Order: sequence, then C-alpha cells, then structure tokens
Amino acid sequence: MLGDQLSPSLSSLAAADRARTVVLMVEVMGEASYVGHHKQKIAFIFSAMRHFALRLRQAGWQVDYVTLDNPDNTGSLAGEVERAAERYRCRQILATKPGEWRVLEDMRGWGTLTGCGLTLLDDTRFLCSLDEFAGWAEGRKQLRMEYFYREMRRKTGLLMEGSEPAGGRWNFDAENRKPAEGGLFMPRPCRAAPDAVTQEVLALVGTRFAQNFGRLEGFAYGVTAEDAQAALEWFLREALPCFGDYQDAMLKGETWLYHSVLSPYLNTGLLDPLEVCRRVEAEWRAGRVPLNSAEGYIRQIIGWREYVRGIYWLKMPGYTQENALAADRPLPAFYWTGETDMRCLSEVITQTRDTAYAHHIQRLMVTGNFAMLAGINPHEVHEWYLAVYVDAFEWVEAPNTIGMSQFADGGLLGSKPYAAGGNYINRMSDYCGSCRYDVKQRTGRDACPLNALYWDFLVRNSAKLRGNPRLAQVFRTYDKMGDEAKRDLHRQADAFLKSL
Ligand code: FAD
Ligand code: DLZ
Ligand code: SF4
Repeated sequence: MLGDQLSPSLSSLAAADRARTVVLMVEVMGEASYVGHHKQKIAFIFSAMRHFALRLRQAGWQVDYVTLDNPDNTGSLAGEVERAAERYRCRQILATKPGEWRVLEDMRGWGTLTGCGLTLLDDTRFLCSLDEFAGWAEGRKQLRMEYFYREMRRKTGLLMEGSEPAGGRWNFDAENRKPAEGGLFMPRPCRAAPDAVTQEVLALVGTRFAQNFGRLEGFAYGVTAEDAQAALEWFLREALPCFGDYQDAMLKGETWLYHSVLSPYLNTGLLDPLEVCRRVEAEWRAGRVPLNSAEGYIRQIIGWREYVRGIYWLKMPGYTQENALAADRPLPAFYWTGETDMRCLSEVITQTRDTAYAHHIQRLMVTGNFAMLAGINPHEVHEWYLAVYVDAFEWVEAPNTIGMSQFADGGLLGSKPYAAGGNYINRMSDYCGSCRYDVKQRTGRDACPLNALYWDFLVRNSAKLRGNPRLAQVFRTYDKMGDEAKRDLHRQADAFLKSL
C-alpha cells in the first residue's frame, strides 16, 4: 500500500484474505526525493502512513512497515517489494493502481522482478472510473469541465431536484468572486497537535531532509482519519458558509481564509470525497449554508477533482512534457526563497514555505500567472508545484499546472490562458497596498511588472492566441494602442525579464 492509499476501503485490501496476507508499507528515499518535496509534505505522508499501519494492525492485519532509517531499506518501492517477496516467500502481489504514471510503470514490472503473480486493481476511491471518463471524452472536440460536472451531478444526485439542478442553475460561480474586505479573517483552521509518532517523524525529516524547501515548525496537519474528520467538521461549521463568497479572495497574513484545507486528506484517502460532498449538501438542505457555497464546494470535488484525474490518465505519458507556448526561461530562484519585491509573490511563496499550503487562486493567479507571463518552462513549474504543496500528487497537480495554469497543453483544459495583469490581483487581494511597485502604472521604474508582462505575453504568443475568440477583445485593445505605448510596454517587459 502506497503513501496515498490510506483507505480501509482500498480495492487491494478489499480483495485480500486477511489470514494469508502481509500488508507491505514502505518509506523509501526514491519516493521522498523524485522532486524536492516540502518538509511538511514528507512529514505528513510518513506520519499518516505510520498511523494507518497501526490502525490496520488493530484491525487484525499483519503489516510489515519499513521505515526510512531501516538499515536494510533499499530506497525504492521495487527494491522493497523484492525484499519482502523473498522474506515471505510470496506467491502473489496485490496492489491498487497508483496516482502517478511513473509509479504505475514501476509496478507493472514487479511480477517479473519477483517471480510472483501480479494483480493491479483499479483505484475505486473516485466517482468516475477511468473507463467512464474515456467514454465521456471520446469524440468530443473540447473537454469542458462544466459538462462533465453536470454528468457527475446527475450521477450522484448531489444538489439535484429530480432531474433539475437545485436553485435552477448548475453553477453559481458568478457569485463566488467577492474580493477581500477589511475585517475579513478566519479563525485558524482545525490543526492537530503532533503526537509521539508525528514527533518522531518530524525529527527524522528534520535530519534527513534538512536541505529541503519549507519549514517544519508549526506542523499541524492531521495524520489520521479521526483528525481528518475533525477538520471536516470544523470546515462545515466555521468556513463553509462563507466559502462561496470569498473563494477567490486573498489577504496578507491570512493563509487559509474560508478554504477547507481538506485536500491532503482527500488525496491520501483519510477522507472520502463523496461523503464530504454529502455532508456539504446536508448543510445546505438544513439551511445552514447558502447554495453558492455548497454548489461551489461540491463542484470543486465532483467536478474539477474528478475531471483533472480523467485528463491526467487520458493524456499520460507525455502530458507533463507539453509546452504549447514554447516557454523556456528557468524558474526564478525566488520561487524557493520568496525574496522578491513583488509583494503578491513574496506573500504566497513565504506562506507556502511556512505551511506547504496555498489556496487555489494563490496558486493559479499569483505563482502560476507570473510563471506563464514570464515564459517559465512549464516542466520546471510543474516540478515546483509537485514539490511544495502538501496535497501534491501528480494526477491532480499536473493537469492543474500544465493545463489550467500554464496553458502548456494548448487549451485542452481551459478555453483561454488564465493571464492577468496587476489589476486582477489588486481587485482580489490587499497585496498591492504594501508593494514597492505601483499597480496602476504600466511603465516606468515603479510600474507593477505584471502589467507590461501581460501585454508582452499576449503579443509574444499572438500566433497561438490571436485566433481565440475569448481573447478577441484584449487583442483589439492592444491594437488600438499607439506605437510608442506598445514599444514602451515591450521595453519594460524585456528589461524586467532580463533582470530575472
Ligand atoms: P478548497 O478551496 O477548500 O476546495 C475544496 C476541494 O476541492 C479541495 O480540497 C480539492 O480536493 C478540490 N479542488 C479544488 N480545486 C481543485 C482543482 N482545480 N483540481 C482538483 N481538485 C480541486 N490540488 C491538489 O489537491 N493537489 C495539487 O497538487 C494541486 N496542485 C495545483 C496546482 C496549481 C497550479 C493549481 C492552480 C491548482 C492546484 N490544485 C491542486 C487545486 C487546488 O488549488 C487545491 O485543491 C486547493 O487549493 C486545496 O486546498 P483546499 O483543500 O483548502 O481547497
Ligand atoms: C509522495 C510520497 C513520499 C514523499 N513518500 C512515499 C513513501 O515513502 N512511500 C510511499 O509509498 N509513497 C510515498 N509518496 C507517494 C508516492 O510518491 C506517489 O506519489 C503515490 O503513491 C502515487 O499514487
Ligand atoms: Fe503584485 Fe503588482 Fe500588486 Fe505588487 S503591485 S503586489 S507586483 S500585482
């Protein structure tokens, strides 16, 4: 069982005979270092794995758990499977398919490697199977999330009144764009105090991964199903009512706002996505939360989360190498330090370093938007996101980065690039007020760099973007600018890019 397969209902467990099975769980350097994971991400996964192993033992399973510091640890999944196969004179390997192409390829070799029979079962912890998604996608020119989402609403019956969507509309996103306001703040989300198991893991990670990105101090992620359940209860009570309204808002020093911070638990199996959605729906039906919040939240899970998984498996291998806009600049060093005068970026990167978390709009419209405007190589951007967030597993991270955020798949996921100048960030956050740059200026020493970069990005990629009907208006605006204004913008952008 892998580090993100911590569900008692996992297909491999369900198919195994408890009396004749040894459950193998391994902490291996290979998995802990294929990207330079944030320290808190490694600590979360290792501690959650150790707690899950205890739980399985309590439930009567024989568990062989190999810790990272076990002197015989070979450092790879395959190496540990081979050793275990010999140890137990194993005849049959049973596993649930992983969430990453790289690991699936590795797993497919385990039968030959060990001489055992190998059965790889589908991961049934999703609403939409990969076959079902492939069937939905077949023959469609555009794979729009909105239509997929409606199918999932019908399939689950979530927020449905018979065959109609509750409230008469499928999507209340237009009501979910309130900017940050003065006095908008959140009580700190439900955080778990590290127990003895977690403390041991924190010590291990602090020593073995001392050079990795991120702080360990303040680690407070839950590591058991009970912790995850407590986090869900907190979210339903404290944050869900305002989730919809302020989903896109950003505020200095406010990491979590009204977000649920449930992605680490959903992605490792400590929470069940459908159960979470049913609880959210029940809050709306009981009149405790508005429909825009309940719908907005459920859409993220049964819509976006399922949809990106489908895209990942439909397009791999190859998807993580896509680079439709031929962006080739290296990732700026400040993505690892937060040391930049651009307040929006320093705020989000510092927060990421301290917590291994940033909410969706921070990922999409701050770090993601800047990387795309600056023409950063999307594969480097992808590896950064895969490393720095506690919830990052490739099946969910890659389509969000390569597709939604960088437009590197040429528009498979989004009908236009999520590109914005400083204006958007100024509208949705309070970052600009304390920035050394002036968000209102396009050129000059103090101009917000995003403004010139925005136009420069569009023009740099005009061969690929000009024909996009959703960008027709912005290109018209650009065309109406005087030659001098255009030249100044590109000079400004060039000088900035050279200084990166
Ligand atoms: P909330 O805002 O409370 O949302 C609720 C839940 O909906 C999340 O827990 C998550 O499970 C789901 N969700 C929301 N948006 C998305 C989305 N776009 N795709 C898939 N699920 C979604 N999410 C990850 O789980 N892992 C990643 O590695 C990841 N990488 C991302 C990279 C980029 C560039 C971008 C733009 C987004 C990424 N996301 C990723 C999606 C989203 O940002 C996170 O799911 C969300 O911020 C997690 O915080 P939360 O639990 O507080 O979410
Ligand atoms: C991300 C991760 C890390 C850091 N460490 C381990 C590990 O030691 N053992 C393990 O089984 N899984 C780990 N994982 C998760 C995997 O790298 C991989 O992303 C998922 O299992 C894919 O489904
Ligand atoms: Fe970011 Fe520009 Fe605002 Fe500064 S002025 S915080 S760089 S958007």
